[in-house]
Amino acid sequence: MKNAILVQVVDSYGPNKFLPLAIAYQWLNALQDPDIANEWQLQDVLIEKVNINEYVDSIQHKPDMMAMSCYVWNWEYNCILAKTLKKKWPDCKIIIGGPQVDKQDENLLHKHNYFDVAILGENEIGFNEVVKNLESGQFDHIPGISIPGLITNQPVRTRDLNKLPSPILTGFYDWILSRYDDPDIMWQVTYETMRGCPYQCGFCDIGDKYWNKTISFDIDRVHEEIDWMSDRKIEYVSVCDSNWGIWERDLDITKYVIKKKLGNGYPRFWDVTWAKNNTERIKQIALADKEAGTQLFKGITFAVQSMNKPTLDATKRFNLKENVIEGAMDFYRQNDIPTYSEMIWPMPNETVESLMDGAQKLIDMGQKDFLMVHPLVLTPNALMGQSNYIKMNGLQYESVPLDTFWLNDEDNGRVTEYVDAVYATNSANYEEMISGHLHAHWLITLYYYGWGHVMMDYLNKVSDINHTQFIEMFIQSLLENPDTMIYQEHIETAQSIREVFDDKNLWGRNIDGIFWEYKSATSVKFHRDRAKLLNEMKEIVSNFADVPDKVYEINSRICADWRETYPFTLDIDPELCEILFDTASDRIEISHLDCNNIDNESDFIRVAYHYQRKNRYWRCSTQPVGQIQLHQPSQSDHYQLRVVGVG
Ligand code: B12
Ligand code: SF4
Repeated sequence: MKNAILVQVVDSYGPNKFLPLAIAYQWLNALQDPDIANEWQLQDVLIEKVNINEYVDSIQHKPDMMAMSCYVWNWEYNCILAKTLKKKWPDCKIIIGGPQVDKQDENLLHKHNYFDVAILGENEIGFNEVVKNLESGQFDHIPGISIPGLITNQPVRTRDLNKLPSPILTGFYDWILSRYDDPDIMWQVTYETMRGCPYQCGFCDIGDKYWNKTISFDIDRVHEEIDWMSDRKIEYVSVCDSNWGIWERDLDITKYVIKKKLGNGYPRFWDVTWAKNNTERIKQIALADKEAGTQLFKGITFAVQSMNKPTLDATKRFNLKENVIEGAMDFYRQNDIPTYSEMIWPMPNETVESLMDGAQKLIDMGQKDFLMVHPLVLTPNALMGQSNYIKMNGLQYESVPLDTFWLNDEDNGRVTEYVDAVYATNSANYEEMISGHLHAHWLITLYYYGWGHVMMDYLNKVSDINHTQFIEMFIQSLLENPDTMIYQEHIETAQSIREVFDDKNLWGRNIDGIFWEYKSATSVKFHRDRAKLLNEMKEIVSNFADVPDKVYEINSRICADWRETYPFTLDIDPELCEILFDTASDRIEISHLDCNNIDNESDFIRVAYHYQRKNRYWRCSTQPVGQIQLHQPSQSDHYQLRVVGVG
């Protein structure tokens, strides 16, 4: 028998380990062919980024094939592993596949000559053929293959997904689980109920026409697989479907998952990418989860990416109409279901001003919970990764470390992965790119991590200073106060982002040995010196706006703090209370259901500024407890329970 090693590795995130979906499909499908099943046996499956030299040294028997699944998060690791393996076992054939394999680059394998053949697209059929022809090395008749100097016809889609054996139902995953004897591992399942996406967003691999047709797995199979996840107590399911809620059956599947979770508590989280068009079904799905109290979802995403029409045109992105988004956000707020929005910066035709206008639109539409602004990266198979697109839109990019946060010191000896990140476009130069990231930094840190949330809403109501104007003036004012911690945060954040592009440093800031995402890092610093922060906020904001002391105080006290004992009450002027909380009361109670359970800073900052940052953990609830004259407080002032996931 010949020996095969399968490789699909990821960075480790604490106790989480990922079951390897793509490579399992390829292998199990190949084994359906008796010629392959009779000739090949599995020597190992590598799912973690272990030390490469030690791993290769530990291989006792000659491997005949190594099949590697390549994503942006493991490409460099795979290259080094392949090179190292080839040194020890030069005859071992190395096959690669996955989204990071460039479908157009005929020279790919010239550049990476330790790989023998690359398989493009999903192409389970191509993998079979390659394995069967491995000895002869004759691959040029197989569609969707890249060998040095040649790319054969484009791969065909896999039409009948049900013919692919399930890694779950065949016992393949059980076998992997059985190899790890550690009860603390939190297994994560990467899972598909369908493939493809009808949209064509330019920044996304799945926007390629190749993926436009959607194809589903049978529902009975899906149910059986969910049964397995529940029985095996899977914590976290990362659903790969591109548009959860696009089909009627997504509601049924959700109800099935809810039923299972109500049964034995698992799976705990069902992490999805929401559909862009069907707001009604998504509401039903979210409500089903809410009513069952299962908290399967992190929240509902409005991943608009940009609110600027010329940018949307250039990226072929379709967004819902603004009034539809507004109505939907209102619905979720009323039902106390958190929402979050995503934007990308710097995109073609976007400027710092249009980015901030877009963010303001989202806030005006009701986005009070969370906003993320991701850096624009180019991947080889997305429209934006193509040279004519890059040229046409003036994109300038640099290969920089992948923005993987939350790595700790132990991970520093690891292989750094790289991605092409855009630092200038037809509408923003390098300095403007930095400025856009800093504007986003302050908007999100102050509004969505809470440090200025109450005062920004207050000013928006009582003056003509809206949230993004506040940020503009805040930045100007902090630059005039160089002796403050706030100024220091600004400078360090700017410096760190520059060093990513200029020196290929890792994204994020190292605090106590962990690389924190920038907003989280600033929040940790602010949390550690709340009294100083309060004084500095007054100093900086008073330069451009009149904010009563009480508003500063409430803003500060409403930001959850593990050292505080909840609940407590504060006196307040009823008029101010009405402005802030829509209720004219002379006393408010501030509370937080979870914080009293935390007894150390390390746990608190992890939850508040990392795992639960998207679910407004920072925010205490407020309740009028004095003379109540008007409306009841909004339910949405209550935060969500703690969840643990990849963040
Ligand atoms: C799940 C997922 C994640 C998870 C990762 C979970 C995990 N570690 O496994 C999370 C949420 C962490 C994630 C994060 C990111 N992701 Co992501 N993610 C996906 C997603 C939704 C599914 C991937 C998947 O497993 N699909 C199911 C498998 C079966 O399909 P597949 O991957 O396409 O594999 C098929 C073929 O490619 C082929 N194949 C794969 N491997 C091999 C190997 C061989 C030998 C062969 C023959 C064939 C083959 O066969 C498979 C079919 O059988 C895809 C989008 C999508 N819908 O596919 C994006 C995607 C993979 N992510 C992408 C990106 C860019 C990111 C981020 C960089 C985003 C960001 N800017 O923050 C981060 C990076 C995270 C990090 N720093 O490590 C890009 C990747 C592009 C690339 N070149 O790798 C994708 C394609 C989405 C996109 N926008 O274009 N992601
Ligand atoms: S970003 Fe989402 S909607 Fe757009 S093409 Fe990719 S998967 Fe489809």
